[in-house]
Amino acid sequence: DQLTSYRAWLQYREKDQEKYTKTVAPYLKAVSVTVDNDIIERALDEWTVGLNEMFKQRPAVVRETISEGLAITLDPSLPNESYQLKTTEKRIQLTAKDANGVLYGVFHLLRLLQMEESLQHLSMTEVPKNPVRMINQWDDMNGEVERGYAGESFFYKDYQFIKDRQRIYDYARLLAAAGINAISINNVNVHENETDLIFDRYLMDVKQTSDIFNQFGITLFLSINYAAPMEKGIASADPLDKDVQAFWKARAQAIYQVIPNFGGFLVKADSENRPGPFTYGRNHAEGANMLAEALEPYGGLVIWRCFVYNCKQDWRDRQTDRARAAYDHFMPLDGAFKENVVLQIKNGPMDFQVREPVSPLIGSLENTNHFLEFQIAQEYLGQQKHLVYLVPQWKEVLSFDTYSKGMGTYVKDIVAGEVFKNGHAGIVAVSNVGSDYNWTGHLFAQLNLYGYGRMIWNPELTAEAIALEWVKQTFGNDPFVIKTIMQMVMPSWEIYENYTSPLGIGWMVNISHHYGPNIDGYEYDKWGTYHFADRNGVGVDRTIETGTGFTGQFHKENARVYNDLTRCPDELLLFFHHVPYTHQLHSGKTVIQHIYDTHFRGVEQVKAMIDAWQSLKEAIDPTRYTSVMERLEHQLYMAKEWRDTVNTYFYRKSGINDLHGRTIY
Ligand code: GCW
Repeated sequence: DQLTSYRAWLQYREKDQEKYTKTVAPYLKAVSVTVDNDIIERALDEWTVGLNEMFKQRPAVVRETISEGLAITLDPSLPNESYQLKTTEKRIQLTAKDANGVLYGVFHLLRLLQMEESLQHLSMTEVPKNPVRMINQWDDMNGEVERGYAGESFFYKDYQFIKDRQRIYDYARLLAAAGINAISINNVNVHENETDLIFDRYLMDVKQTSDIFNQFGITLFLSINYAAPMEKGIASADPLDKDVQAFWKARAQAIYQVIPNFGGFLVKADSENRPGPFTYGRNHAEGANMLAEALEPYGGLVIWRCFVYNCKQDWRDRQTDRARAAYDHFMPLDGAFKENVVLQIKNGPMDFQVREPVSPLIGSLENTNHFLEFQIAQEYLGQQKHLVYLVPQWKEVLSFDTYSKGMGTYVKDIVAGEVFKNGHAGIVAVSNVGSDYNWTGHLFAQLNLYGYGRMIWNPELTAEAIALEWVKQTFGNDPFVIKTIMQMVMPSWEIYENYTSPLGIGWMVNISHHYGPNIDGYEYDKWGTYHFADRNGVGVDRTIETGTGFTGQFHKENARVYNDLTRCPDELLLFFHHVPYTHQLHSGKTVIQHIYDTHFRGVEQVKAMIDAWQSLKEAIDPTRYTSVMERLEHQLYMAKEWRDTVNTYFYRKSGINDLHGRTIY
């Protein structure tokens, strides 16, 4: 039923007495805790509800030490938000640094119980790798979600906060269970009404929303409009203008008076037609530092996005390169930002494509705090109609070696703040939820939200281990169900890549809404993002000698590989090089044959996913079974459309036949 989908990874299914309950019985009897705190109260609620539903018993909540049950204590000497779990014969000792640690420790135990694991020999310490683990909502106050594929916003409707906040509460719970500790609640494109989120008109609503998230250890941020002063009668938004500075200082004071633990501002400036410091001939450090000064007295952060590029590149201009833009804009400013400014960098230099290299800003910025930005919303990856598990893609980003401080300088260590000893560090992602009953449209898109949280808590977890947790919590512990779903999930990113845009070139989607194939959509649009396919070849020359020089933004070990046609990895070949269709890949195939083969294969793989799901018909409730099946069938339809559009396009451009004589229109 719909409730099962709504509960996502917190199902708390009733457990079998003989098989499991017996083995954990002593631990369920009581829970003891001495500290009083909202977050710890929520942890206790969760423990009580979870045990009641799984084992039909409520633990006694006591304030004194116990010999049987769950004993919770704090130890301030541990690292922030961390916890330890240790079991003796009849007791689990949960020792946490702070209230967040308690909450995460309790969710950890509940996860083990859901998965029917033994609690008998627990002895572990969990420390989150990333200090900031954030979600960005792209919700607009008219009720729409930019790039939202799961229904309307559940924060706003008709320029008001939705009064019933139950869904926000449930969302906070799900996020906390996945380890998230920060959220921004409005779209980075801040329109007229949203500009008022920092004013009296909405501030009490923001506070009430913040209070909900705070109970789950989550700090609230707002996206702001850089031109806000002008909406309020000041003549400019120039960061060096005294009136503008005074405006922001007054705003910060007003906000912190109402919300003392407010997180700060998220800013998209000078990007895709949004206002920013460039308008006044100021640079981004001047722009960000002005806001940072206003927030500084209260410990607030300015999170400043690096998604700044020329979105009207002329096709005749082969030197301008969107891939270069973030690095070109921000590297010269490294070290010029105040300590409470954090740059937010998308994982790739373009825009959340199915395959991109890692942004070369990561590993280059040495003196500036920064967050890495992922997109959980599947804007370019099938818009939550296609089943695509994103953790394998993200893990590749995190395990990329930047060579910044020599071999072994991985992205995961840099963004966690370890390499350059940053004062603020972590990972952010664009949310994929909406008011659909199952949160994410595609039920399997829940896995991306869950997986994101788990992965940034501990980047050493494998994509497989994370998926396995989710499958068990979502569907139960039937080995056949687990095995079948894992077979669907694990290759799904590669499958999507197979039937869509090949070899790292990206795009090839319909303009503006970004769904479905349109090979020349952006190629001939004024918002140019090019692949430069002609009858001779395809790809973007980003080499140092003959191209845009983008390869030179990487440290030399990577630059050499990407710049060299003979060494560049196949999957990124067309991102870095323009080659003839007959160019031979490392795989031994020509580019054109690779395109044909992967596109035929991708469709077959989607068929296999459908067969797999069909085999679970009896094992899964009809609501979930049907909603996933409908999407899989649509995915197959779209995969065929992609296959035929891409194959036909390149067949007609190149005039080269498929070696296997398959149907190409
Ligand atoms: O990918 C693009 C999206 C825009 C988005 C922008 C951004 C919020 O198509 O919808 O705007 O990125 O990240 O700012």
